Amino acid sequence: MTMVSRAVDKAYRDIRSMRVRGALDIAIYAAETLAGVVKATPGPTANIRKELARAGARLKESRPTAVSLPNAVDYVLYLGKQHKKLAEKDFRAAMAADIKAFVAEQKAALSKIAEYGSRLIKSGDDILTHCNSDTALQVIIAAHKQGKTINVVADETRPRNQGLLTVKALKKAGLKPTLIIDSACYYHMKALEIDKVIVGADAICANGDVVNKIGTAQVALAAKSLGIPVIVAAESIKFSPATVMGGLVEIEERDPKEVASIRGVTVKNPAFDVTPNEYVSMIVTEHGVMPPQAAYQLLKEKYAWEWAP
Ligand code: RUB
Repeated sequence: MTMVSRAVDKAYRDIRSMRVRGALDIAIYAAETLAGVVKATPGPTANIRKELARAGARLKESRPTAVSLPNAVDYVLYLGKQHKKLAEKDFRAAMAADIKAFVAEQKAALSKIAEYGSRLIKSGDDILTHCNSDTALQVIIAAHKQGKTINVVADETRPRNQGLLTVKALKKAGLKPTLIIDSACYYHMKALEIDKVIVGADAICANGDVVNKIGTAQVALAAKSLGIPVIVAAESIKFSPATVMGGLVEIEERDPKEVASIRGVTVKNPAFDVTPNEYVSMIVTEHGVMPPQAAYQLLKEKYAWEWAP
């Protein structure tokens, strides 16, 4: 194994094992791994691009659902195509600068979403969140930093219990979160008079359906029945261009052992579900707050490069 393929293999395993997780972090990690490939692969330019394509394909296989991953990889490969006429040294420099700019753009998008999303939160709000979305958390933390009093309820999010990461992050930010079991969502929505549900996303489809951690659809359904708005916080890197062409987002099926091992019992462990757009009140992106039905428009504007010949 070469040094490059070892590094790519490590990134693949880090994402697959969920050591690196959350849709935005996966995208940034993949882009930075590809920057490493550009730096360490011997020239000429055509050889670096070949290695990039190989590494990109491998990284895309690590987890199937978060669309931010193939979007980030495809964007870096597109950059490679844009710079293909450059000689080795200039190619490396241009790619390094462009990938760095891409990563900075993703971080800036997160800050913008935190700013816009925080304006939707009022002092005194009771908020419920599901799983561990850094983007949703940044919205809540930004509102907290503005001096708003917010109570946050996080569910456990079985089987991997990402809800524990959420309450720890909120506690670290100075909030006093409440942890509940997944099946207590509806109960607490009523008992605590939850005002808003805020979640992240792994993929947003062209029709505004939202793919996120398993259980999100149930939470949204319960919220809808109680008239509670569901706010999705997601960078445009999580919008799925493939769905414009009729493609479907693959739902990751994880090891049943994460749930239970009982001889003679079939255990199912889908990791994500699809929340239909009618259960989503709004999506907060770095381009502003929009109804889910506007997803198609954003995709057309943002991903034109992908469809370019
Ligand atoms: C994480 C998950 C998060 C989204 C958004 O699933 O569903 O809600 O990825 O996260 P997993 P972020 O734990 O299986 O990766 O807002 O941090 O990008």
